[in-house]
Amino acid sequence: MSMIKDIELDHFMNGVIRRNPGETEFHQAVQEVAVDIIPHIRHNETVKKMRILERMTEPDRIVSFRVIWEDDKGNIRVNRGYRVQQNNAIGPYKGGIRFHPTVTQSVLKFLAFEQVFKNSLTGLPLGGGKGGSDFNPKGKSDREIMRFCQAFMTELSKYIGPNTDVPAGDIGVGGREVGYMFGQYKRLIDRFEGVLTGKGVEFGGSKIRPEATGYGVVYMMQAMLKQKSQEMAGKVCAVSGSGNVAQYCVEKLLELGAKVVSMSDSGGTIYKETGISKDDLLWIMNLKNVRGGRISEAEAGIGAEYLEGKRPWQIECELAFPCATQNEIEADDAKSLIKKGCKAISEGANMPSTPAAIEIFREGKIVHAPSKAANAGGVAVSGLEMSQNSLRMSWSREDVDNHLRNIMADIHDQCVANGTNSNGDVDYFKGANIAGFEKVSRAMLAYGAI
Ligand code: NDP
Ligand code: 2IT
Repeated sequence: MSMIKDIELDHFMNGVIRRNPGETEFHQAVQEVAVDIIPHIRHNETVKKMRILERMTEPDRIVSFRVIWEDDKGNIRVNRGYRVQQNNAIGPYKGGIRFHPTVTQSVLKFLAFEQVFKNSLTGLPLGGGKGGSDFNPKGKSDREIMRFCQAFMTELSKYIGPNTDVPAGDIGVGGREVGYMFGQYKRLIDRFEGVLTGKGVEFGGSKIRPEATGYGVVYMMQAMLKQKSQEMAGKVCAVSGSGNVAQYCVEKLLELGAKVVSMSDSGGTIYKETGISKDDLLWIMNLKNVRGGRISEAEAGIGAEYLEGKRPWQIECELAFPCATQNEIEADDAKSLIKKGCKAISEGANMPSTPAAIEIFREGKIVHAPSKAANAGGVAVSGLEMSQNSLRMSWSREDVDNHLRNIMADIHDQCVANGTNSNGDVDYFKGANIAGFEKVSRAMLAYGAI
């Protein structure tokens, strides 16, 4: 990213902002890509004439629908559901479903846009999409979750299919919700087909899919450290979040001998100076996945310090792994991380760093993998789940993990190949943007003006 004024970039972004009023998260995600792509295509008249970047920022379609369900007290509840089908130039739309009260069209458009680049980087034939609802799963009974998932899928089923659009999980959507949605789809369509990924292994799910995003985030960090002739063992790591991605990120870090000193949820952060142990992690997994508890309970449960309302970015660490949500690292957090000794960041959450934070990391020469590269392991194993479903086969843990390792190593190498600056430093943001863009752009050019 250059601080020099770029008239073409300003003109492009003004158009995006005008066409998508008020959608600030979407503007942010597009801006982060455009800063690298506009200079990259400056002298490519074909790409410019064919309006490839403009077309990529316009979703193929967005469906939005009413979701009506009945709570345990017999009240009728109303939510809004969406699916953003962003781009299917290189494969069926693919991307998760998020259930969280902060879900808006803007949030899903930013996620769908990012997904196109991420899925391209995996090297698999996957287009990009995202869906979800403003439904809040917190405090809901299992039956209420089931009824909501069934109602949501009743409408969504009209727009998806194994060769059309293949949803998966995201915040608030894990194995249980995918099970309920898959069951409802199968009942409605009367076909057993791989329309969702993240399924249970009994009905077509892939081994390692639950672990894949978190493991991949760590494999990316490993590759970046290797580039600097360093290794993971002994490194002090700050992790945020305590959901699916954070849990398996911590599991892999512990396996590699790193010291993890924090996890968090939307209420606050737990800090354990001596390091979270494997038993502590199992305790947290049970708290979050079985009991539905708050991370504050870990103060008593595993003897950690609880920092109410705080994020983990004030803690001393060498490596940081944001694994909660968008914009969870702001400018002050970025400054604090650098002051406390952080040298590298691998993003598990989607777009966790604000533009100001990214700039501070860049100036501080922090090695920083963007989410579209670092968390691509999840969707990559989703792609492998689709392959296994098509083959009517199921691969071993070892096979899937080997594929995942190779895919993450390849994504790292694509970033290096496309993002190495003249001074030898790797700009992983630029590398991921350009490599992700190129494949989709070439496919779109091949199709002509459609
Ligand atoms: P989960 O629902 O399993 O966990 C989400 C975690 O993030 C929880 O600890 C939650 O805390 C916290 N969190 C959510 N929203 C907020 C918020 N607004 N402020 C503070 N904390 C928040 O989701 P995942 O682990 O699946 O997803 C985490 C991130 O990883 C998301 O950005 C997602 O898009 C991304 N991701 C997920 C993939 C996957 O395969 N699941 C793949 C690639 C990226 P609380 O319990 O208090 O809500
Ligand atoms: O953001 C993401 O990449 C995901 N939530 C996973 C998408 C998928 O289809 O597995």
